[in-house]
Amino acid sequence: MKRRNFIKAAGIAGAGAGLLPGSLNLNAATFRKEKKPTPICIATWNFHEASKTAGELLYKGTSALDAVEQGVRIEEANLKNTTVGNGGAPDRDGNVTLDACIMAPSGDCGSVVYLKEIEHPVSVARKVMEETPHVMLAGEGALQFAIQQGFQQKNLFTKESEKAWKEWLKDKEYKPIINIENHDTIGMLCLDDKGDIAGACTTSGLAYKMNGRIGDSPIIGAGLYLDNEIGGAVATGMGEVIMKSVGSFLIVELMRQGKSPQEACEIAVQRIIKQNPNYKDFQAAFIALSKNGEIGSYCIHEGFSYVKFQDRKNTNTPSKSYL
Ligand code: SD4
Repeated sequence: MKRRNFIKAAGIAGAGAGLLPGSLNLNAATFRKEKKPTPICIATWNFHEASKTAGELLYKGTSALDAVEQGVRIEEANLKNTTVGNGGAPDRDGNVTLDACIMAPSGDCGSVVYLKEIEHPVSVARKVMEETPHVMLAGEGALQFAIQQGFQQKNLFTKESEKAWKEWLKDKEYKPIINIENHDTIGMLCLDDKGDIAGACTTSGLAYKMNGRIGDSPIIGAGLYLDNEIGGAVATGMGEVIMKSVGSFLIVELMRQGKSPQEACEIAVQRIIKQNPNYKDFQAAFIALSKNGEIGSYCIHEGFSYVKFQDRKNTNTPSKSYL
């Protein structure tokens, strides 16, 4: 059964129950809605091709949801990016397993975890959102669903990743690298010309993770969250600490209470620092976009940056950091 019919059949449609996201938030949200934004796309790191692709689509009138999907697909297909999609680093047993999610302005979302052999997990996540009564599919079931939906299976383990993995096997030391070659997981938020926000996050997870490990990136609220009346947030870095803080949800809720995206990102990172005395050993970074186009970004270690496409051009901005 398709999701919409399922929701109707279950009699839990948000409008009827008065439960539409953000419907009780009259203060910050109402204020922020007054200013009509121009389209804008922001993404973690300097993924300029991805942000340009999404941004140009927004300027052509494409919806935020279509733009984020098309934008992050660029990195999923980029073989040089060893932390997303095809060419992503494997787990310690040599499995390339992908995690991704997508969230629509309606509050609908879809996610896949531990997905193998499919180059574009974000598009499978979108199908989960639109074609199933569920939010998240994992592993074998997610793969079966993807194949049913017409996605092609392919080997995502490149010669280069295999060589690097074999090198890693010599010492087998699990030590996630901070700011991997200045790129990493892609998280993206788009605001379209109707003022709607959508987001996506996609990754191969931390290199040489345990078989079966899932990070924050496909977890709604952790790696990505948005409320179309307030704004959105996405994360990159050590998934375990981002999950423990439910960081993206926290940022959106702080924005709802009137914090700027910058203040909200800083509070979320400070929460992680407080929860984790070993915070110097890992990176955690957030970017956030409010309904009126304001941006925030904060991380633990310097070296993280975000890219913004606005006024038809990309700008890469180094993030403020705690250390
Ligand atoms: C994860 N947050 O799987 C992702 C990976 C990442 O820097 O962003 N690495 O934990």
